[in-house]
Amino acid sequence: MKESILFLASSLFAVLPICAERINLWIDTDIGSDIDDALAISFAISRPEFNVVGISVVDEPNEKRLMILQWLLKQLGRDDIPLYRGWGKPILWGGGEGRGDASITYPREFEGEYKGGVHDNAPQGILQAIKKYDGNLVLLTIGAMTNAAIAYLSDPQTFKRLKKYVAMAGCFNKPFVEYNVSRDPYAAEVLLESGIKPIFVGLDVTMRCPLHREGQKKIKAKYPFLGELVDEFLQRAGWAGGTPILHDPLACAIILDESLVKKEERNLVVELEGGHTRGMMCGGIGEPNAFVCVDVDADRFVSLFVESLSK
Ligand SMILES: [Ca+2]
Repeated sequence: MKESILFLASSLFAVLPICAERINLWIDTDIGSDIDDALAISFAISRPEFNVVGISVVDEPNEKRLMILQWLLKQLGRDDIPLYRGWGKPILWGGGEGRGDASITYPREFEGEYKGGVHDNAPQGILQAIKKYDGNLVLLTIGAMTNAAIAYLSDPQTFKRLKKYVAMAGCFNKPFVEYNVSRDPYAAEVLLESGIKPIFVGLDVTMRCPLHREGQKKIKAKYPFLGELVDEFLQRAGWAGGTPILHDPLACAIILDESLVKKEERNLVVELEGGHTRGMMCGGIGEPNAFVCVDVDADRFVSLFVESLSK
């Protein structure tokens, strides 16, 4: 009897991590340009710890991005997740946005009805989700920060109830204008002034996380459509046989396990005027207003990523 009780207790402990409270996650993406958005979303869906409650798109062309998103989620068997149209333009047009390439590099068609529904107004969707989950929501942005900034400006009190805000954005170890900030520098500045203290996963750490060929093969064996998407992206980018960088997946993974990175609190400002430096986040004077990732256990992260999408 004693043995059976002990066995039962140990069995319960064994399943506890699965039963632990799941992380309510909202993803805001510019899927369709680099391949890493599709990989980040697939990773999030593969992890039982995440409850993905909504996904929104940002940046033009919004409808094409939504089309790819519907296609991807259908392939992943998660076309129940509600989707939202977002903002296609920056909150304040400065004329210098678009330094990077916002073209669609892996177009996909989706036909039929999307079960989760496609809704308007991503910022309102984010705010409603914060209320619905009583603040127990993590927001992950892996594109321009426009939707997040508009959500904050629309209802600062509700936005501040977010449990955590993580953004793949910035470059902090050298003077460089990172793409997601460059697409909407004012949005980044708004969020820095919001008091929410974003956690920035920037190029300093993400560039150290390429998806090696062996990992690509393992993922393709489990999810052929994802492997083909990676191959197609690399081909179009002229990097056939190369290794995509796991920028957005790392930002997603640190929500699961913050020990994958080392963070520092910093005061940051965004250059809003410079001819060549517009959109650069750099050190400011004053109290810390953000967290910056300065180091990463790249091997552990890439292993976690590959394992999640191949087993
Ligand atoms: Ca992205």
